[in-house]
Amino acid sequence: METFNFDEAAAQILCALPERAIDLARLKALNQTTLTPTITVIGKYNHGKSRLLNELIGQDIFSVADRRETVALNEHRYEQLCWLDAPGLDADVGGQDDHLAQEALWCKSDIRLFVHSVKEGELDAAEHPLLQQLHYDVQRSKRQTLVVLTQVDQVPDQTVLTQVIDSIQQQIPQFNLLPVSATRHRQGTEANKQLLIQKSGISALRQALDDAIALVPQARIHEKALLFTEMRQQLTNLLNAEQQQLQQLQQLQHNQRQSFDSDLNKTLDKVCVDLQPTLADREHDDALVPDSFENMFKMTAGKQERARIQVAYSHACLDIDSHLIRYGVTGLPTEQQTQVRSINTVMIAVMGVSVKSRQDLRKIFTEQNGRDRLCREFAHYFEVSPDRVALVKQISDVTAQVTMYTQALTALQHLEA
Ligand SMILES: Nc1nc2c(ncn2[C@@H]2O[C@H](COP(=O)(O)OP(=O)(O)OP(=O)(O)O)[C@@H](O)[C@H]2O)c(=O)[nH]1
Ligand SMILES: [Mg+2]
Repeated sequence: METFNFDEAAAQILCALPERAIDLARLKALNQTTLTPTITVIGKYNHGKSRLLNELIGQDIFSVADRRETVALNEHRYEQLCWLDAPGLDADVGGQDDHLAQEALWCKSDIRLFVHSVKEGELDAAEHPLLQQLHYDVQRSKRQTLVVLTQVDQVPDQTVLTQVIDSIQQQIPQFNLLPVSATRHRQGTEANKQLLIQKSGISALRQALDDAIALVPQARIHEKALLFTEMRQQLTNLLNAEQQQLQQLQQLQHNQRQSFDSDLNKTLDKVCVDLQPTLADREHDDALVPDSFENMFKMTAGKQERARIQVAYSHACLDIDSHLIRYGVTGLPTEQQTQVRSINTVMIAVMGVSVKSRQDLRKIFTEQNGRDRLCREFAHYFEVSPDRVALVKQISDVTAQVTMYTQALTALQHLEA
């Protein structure tokens, strides 16, 4: 049986969808068999996060201090729940603390307790957008966020407190606010004063939390399905687009070659027609008669005939060369080039420099073997010309993309199974 490794599959998906790193980490968390709902407390430092968790758990588990205290991600498992105390969000943005807070927030938590101290007044420019993001995430992944306003005992004037809470509510009308005081709760439990406990807001928070916890299993099923569906859709779209592009490029490659071959054939047909008068059968080829010493400086029939052949040959070469230029075949590939630039042409490489007789012309242009050789060799130089080479490279790049998306889809299927 094939052994399946989550990380390997995730790495393949990540190659294709680099922006999904967090989602894949979240899927890994969701894939773990222990289904303990995880509650993460987040917010700015010194807003009373750790103390709130202690109060909710009923034990002094997390360390509390009047300064920046929590710097690592602290985890505590208690009564079938996992509590995460994240470092304060504000300091060290982009650094290790922030990374831990982000990981806790996006990869580990089922429920977020967003803590803001009323002592600080309204939400600031960092808290507000994060809450918008969390609200969006509630709708998308069904992971819930409870907004807890801490340290209400620190604003003794009830009118001021109401004003602060009202203006925060206006900033985030989508959320229910849960005002609490950890100190009142502690005093109430220690002195067994029910009124204080009730006024502390912790019981109301606990109730809201229990309601949210009850929804976690369902939310996880939804979230898992959502992540798979989104990634599958995204990969399928990308794959389709690349496949379409590949098909178009291959079609282009095929069409270009067909049109090169067909135009070359037309050119060679025309060359044959043009050569007809020169090649017309005469029993004797004057060109084959060598010049004697005596008529070295005279115009002989042989010389005339050779000149005629050379001119006809040059015309033929010009016709072919203009066909080649039209198709971007302008020079020899680098590895075939010599020092002598004037002979670095495809025409010279294929045709040589001169012809001597009508028989030569016939062999080159009108006999089947000659014609086949021309077609073969010119097509070869067409295939190694810069545009054609670039096209092959483009096709291989797109093919690699297709392979990558296909592998990522297979990996995703493995994860889903
Ligand atoms: N009066 C009052 N003080 C509180 C309350 N909650 C927390 N505090 C105090 O506020 C200070 C900061 O509390 P922590 O719980 O350590 O704050 P934190 O948000 O965890 O801080 P970091 O871990 O540094 O991010 C401590 O001195 C707490 O005792 C509260 O409800 N009322
Ligand atoms: Mg803390």
